[in-house]
Amino acid sequence: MVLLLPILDLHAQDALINNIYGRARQSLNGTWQYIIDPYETGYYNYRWQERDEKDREAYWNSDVPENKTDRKEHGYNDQYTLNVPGDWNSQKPELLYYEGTVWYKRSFDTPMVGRNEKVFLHFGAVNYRADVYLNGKKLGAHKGGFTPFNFQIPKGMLREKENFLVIKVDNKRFKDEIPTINTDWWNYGGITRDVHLVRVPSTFIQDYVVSLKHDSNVKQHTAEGWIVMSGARTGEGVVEIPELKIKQPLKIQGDTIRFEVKLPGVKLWSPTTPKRYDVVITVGEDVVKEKIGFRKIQVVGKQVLLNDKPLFMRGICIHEEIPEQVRRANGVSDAVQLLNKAKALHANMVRLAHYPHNEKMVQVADSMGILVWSEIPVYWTIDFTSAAVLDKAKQQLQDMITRDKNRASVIIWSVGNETPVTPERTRFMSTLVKFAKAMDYSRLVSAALEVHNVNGIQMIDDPLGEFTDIVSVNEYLGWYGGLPSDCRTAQWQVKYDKPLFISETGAEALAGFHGDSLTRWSEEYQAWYYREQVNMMKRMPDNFVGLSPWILNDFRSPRRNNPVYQEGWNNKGLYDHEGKRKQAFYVLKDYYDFVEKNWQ
Ligand code: GCB
Repeated sequence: MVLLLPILDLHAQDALINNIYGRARQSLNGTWQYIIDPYETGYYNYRWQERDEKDREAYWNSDVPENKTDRKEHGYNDQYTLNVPGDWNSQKPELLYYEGTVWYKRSFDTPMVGRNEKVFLHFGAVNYRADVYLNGKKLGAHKGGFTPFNFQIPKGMLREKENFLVIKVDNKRFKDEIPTINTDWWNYGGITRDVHLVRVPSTFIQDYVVSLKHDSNVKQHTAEGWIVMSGARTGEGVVEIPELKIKQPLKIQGDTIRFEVKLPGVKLWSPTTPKRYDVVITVGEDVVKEKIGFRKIQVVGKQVLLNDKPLFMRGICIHEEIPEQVRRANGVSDAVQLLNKAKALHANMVRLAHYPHNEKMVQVADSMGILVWSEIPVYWTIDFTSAAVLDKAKQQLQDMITRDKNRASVIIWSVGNETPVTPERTRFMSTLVKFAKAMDYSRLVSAALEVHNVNGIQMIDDPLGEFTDIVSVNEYLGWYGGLPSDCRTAQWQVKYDKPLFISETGAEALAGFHGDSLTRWSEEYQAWYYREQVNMMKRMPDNFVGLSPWILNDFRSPRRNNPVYQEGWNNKGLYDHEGKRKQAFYVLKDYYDFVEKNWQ
């Protein structure tokens, strides 16, 4: 037997194309065939070397025997199919706990085989590693389970008929990845978001931003923006906002165009009036169009100002999961369902925990007028000593910001959650804060920190607070320590003269389980917890700018192994597995009604 050497390096993704849904595209969603491959036989030969590209046993190559003597030990078959987008865990009972490799395959025809155009294969997200093969050739590989990526398809590789597309998806957890090995959520594997072929002209608008200028004011609102072209050197373009009768010519020199546009009579975006405008950008042959809202968010002293007015965030945390069907959420109807549940609570803000949710979630938040905190999964015990891990975190942060920077609803980028206070971690995290601010100065940057008890005082003095725009903290007084009644005497102290946000607080209750309020896991205990917390919130220091309790819905977590009250669920939801409201829901809703009426 000849031992074959690997011939391919890991080709990282090409620069992201912004606004996929506003481009010429063909969906590759739908039914894909799959092979479960825990030993990675399709990838490695029996000496554990990566198979040669042409290796007939490689699972990216044809599974059809050439003649009757031909031996094929793999095959794609209609008996074994998965829906894309979707996690595999919820689709097949044998994949519920699976962590490893699954090969996805589909064939497709396409009219997109252009001569002058460029064609990209775009993924909304694949958890965690994707190796992508088209017609037997490797397009590249990508790591990171919650961010988009795309590969340009080289000329001549795409056919009009019978393209053979194979993705090796691997959701194994590793210490030096992001997130790392331990999290408090389900590690849903698969092609969890949309897959598209995207066609663009040979010179095209790669990326762009249009947002309200920082010093814009009511007398004369002005937007500013930039466009990054792929391929252009000189030429003409135009930015249009038809509703405001704006048509501003652009001169192109080099590949980056900066511009300013006056916005006379513009209505600003806010939760009460989520006004958005069609913005059309044309450069040469390429045109992109999308709805964009204009708003300003800033910290002034101890307050957060939205369009120059103090903001109180009536928030709620959300995982990207539909508990009623025990699956990852994706797409418009899931987003509408989740965000309507938040609205029913009279929330005006959501913390999308603990990773970037799918693009539709943020688009729907934009249209419904819900403010968004968006986070990367730098969660708990990341390897903060590693430069390579820092690069991975930066990549995810960059891809999150690139995708969603035109969404007015997003007001906070978060660089992580509950990371341990060490010098290495503070260096790592503060680098991320600076990186986010350098990419996007028009939003706030934060991270969910922890609180500790110093002589009976709830102290927030994490050195990372020095770097973030608002100090955010997770606290579970009365759940992970003490009783809810401890909230009555709790005193809060923040080392930094900055707005304070409670990014988590919560308690578990098994829906339908009742007892007195001292009985753990009962709805009464959770409701009591919320009553005490709410009373404490009412006497928080004057830099208190809001909260996002943990969490909207009960969610799956392998860490939660109480056989009676959890059974693999984290039951801190205000809505239960079936979408029913628990008692605590009403306590928080009453508080939000109170705040809405009494906040100036
Ligand atoms: C936290 C984490 C969150 C957990 C939650 C809990 O502090 O940020 O991911 O799920 O607590 O329920 O313990």
